[in-house]
Amino acid sequence: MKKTSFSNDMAEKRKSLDGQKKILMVGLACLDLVNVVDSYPIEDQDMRVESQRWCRGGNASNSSVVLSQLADSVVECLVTLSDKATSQIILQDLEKYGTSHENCVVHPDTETPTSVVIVNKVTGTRTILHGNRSLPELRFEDFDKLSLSKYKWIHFEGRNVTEVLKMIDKINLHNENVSEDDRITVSVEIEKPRIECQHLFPKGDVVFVSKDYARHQGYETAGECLEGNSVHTKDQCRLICAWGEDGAWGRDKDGTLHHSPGFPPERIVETLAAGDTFNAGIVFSLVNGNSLQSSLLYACRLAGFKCGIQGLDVRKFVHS
Ligand SMILES: Nc1ncnc2c1ncn2[C@@H]1O[C@H](COP(=O)(O)OP(=O)(O)OP(=O)(O)O)[C@@H](O)[C@H]1O
Ligand SMILES: *[C@@H]1O[C@H](CO)[C@@H](O)[C@H](O)[C@H]1NC(C)=O
Ligand SMILES: *[C@@H]1O[C@H](CO)[C@@H](O)[C@H](O)[C@H]1NC(C)=O
Ligand SMILES: *[C@@H]1O[C@H](CO)[C@@H](O)[C@H](O)[C@H]1NC(C)=O
Ligand SMILES: *[C@@H]1O[C@H](CO)[C@@H](O)[C@H](O)[C@H]1NC(C)=O
Ligand SMILES: CC(=O)N[C@H]1CO[C@H](CO)[C@@H](O)[C@@H]1O
Repeated sequence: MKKTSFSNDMAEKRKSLDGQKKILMVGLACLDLVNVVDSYPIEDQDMRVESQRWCRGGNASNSSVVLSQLADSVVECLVTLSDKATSQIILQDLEKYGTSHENCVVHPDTETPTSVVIVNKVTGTRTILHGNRSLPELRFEDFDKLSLSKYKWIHFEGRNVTEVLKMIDKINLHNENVSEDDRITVSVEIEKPRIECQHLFPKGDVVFVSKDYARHQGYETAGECLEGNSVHTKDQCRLICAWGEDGAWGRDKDGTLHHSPGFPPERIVETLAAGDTFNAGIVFSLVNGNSLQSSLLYACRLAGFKCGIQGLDVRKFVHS
C-alpha cells in the first residue's frame, strides 16, 4: 500500500482543484501556548509542566482547516500576520490541511497575537494570559487587492465591522456585474456582543448569530432570536443560530424555521472550536446546493464528532 502523509494528500487535493473557484475565509489567526499542569503554580515557582503545545487559533482559520478537509474546492484563509517567526507556526498548520494563504498580509514590527494558557488538569481551570495586540486586523485596502472572480463563497468573521462592511460592498458591486452563476455568496458570523455588529445583518446571504449574541440581545431561545433578527436581514437571507448541545436552528429564505438536534459523541473530549466546525459544515453543505434543513443536520453531526476528538482533524468523519 502506498503510504502518503496527511499533508501530502491535502497538497495533492489542492493541486487537482487548480483553476476552480475557491472559498475564502476572512478573519483572524492567533496562537495559544497551552500548558497542562497537575497543580497550579505558586508565585516565583520554577516548575515543569505535564505537557505543552502550540495551537493555531482564530475562528476563521479554524473554520478554514475544517472546510479544507470537507470541500471539493480550494479553501483560502485571509488574515494578517506578524513578520516574526511565530507566524510560521500558523502557516505550517494551514499548509498541513492544504489551506491556501497566498494573500495574507504581513505587518512588519508586530507580534503574533499569542495567549499563554495554563490548564489545571485536576481542577479544570483555564488561566489565560493575553499577549501583545500590536498586529492590525485586515483592512479594506488589503481585501481590495484580491481578484474576486476567483471566488464563489466568501465568509467573514464579523470583527472589524467598518472594514468588513466595505469589503462586502465591493463584493455586491462585483455581483451586480456578473452572471448569476458567477455571483459570490457572502456569509458572515455575528459573534461579539458589540452594538455595531447589527450593521452586518443586512449584508449576508447566510448570517450566523452566536448564542452569546442572541443572549446579549435578550433572546432566550434560538427560534426567537431568528424571528426577531429576520427583520434586519436582506431578502432571501438564511439566518442560522447554533445552541451548544441543543443543536442549531435556521430560518430559511421563505421564513420557515428548521432545527437539528445536537449529536453528542460517546465521550466529550473538547468542545473548543465546535462553533467554527459547525460553520464550516454549513458552508460546505450549502455550497453544494443542499437544503438548509439537511445542512443543519450535517453541520451538527460534524460539530458533534469534533466534540469527541482533540483538535480539528475530522478526516474520520469525512470518510465515515
Ligand atoms: N456538548 C455538545 N454536544 C454535542 N454537540 C455540541 C456540543 N457543544 C456544541 N455542539 C455542536 O456544536 C455546534 C456549535 O455549538 P456552539 O455554538 O455552542 O459552539 P461555540 O460555543 O460557538 O463553540 P466555540 O466558540 O468553541 O467555537 C452546535 O450546534 C452543536 O451541534
Ligand atoms: C508589542 O510588540 C511591538 C513589536 O514587537 C513592540 O514594539 C511593543 O513594544 C510591544 N508592546 C507591548 C505592550 O509589549
Ligand atoms: C477597524 O480598522 C480600522 C482600520 O484599520 C481601525 O482604524 C479601527 O480602529 C478598527 N476598529 C476596531 C473596532 O478594531
Ligand atoms: C462592471 O463592468 C463594466 C463593464 O465591463 C466595467 O467597466 C466596470 O468596471 C465593472 N464594475 C465592477 C465593479 O466590476
Ligand atoms: C481553534 O481550534 C483549536 C484546536 O481545536 C483550539 O485550540 C482553539 O482554541 C480554537 N480557537 C478558537 C478561537 O476557537
Ligand atoms: C479569537 C476569537 O474571536 N475567538 C472567538 C471564536 O468564537 C468563539 C465563540 O463562537 C468566541 O468565544 C471566541 O472569542
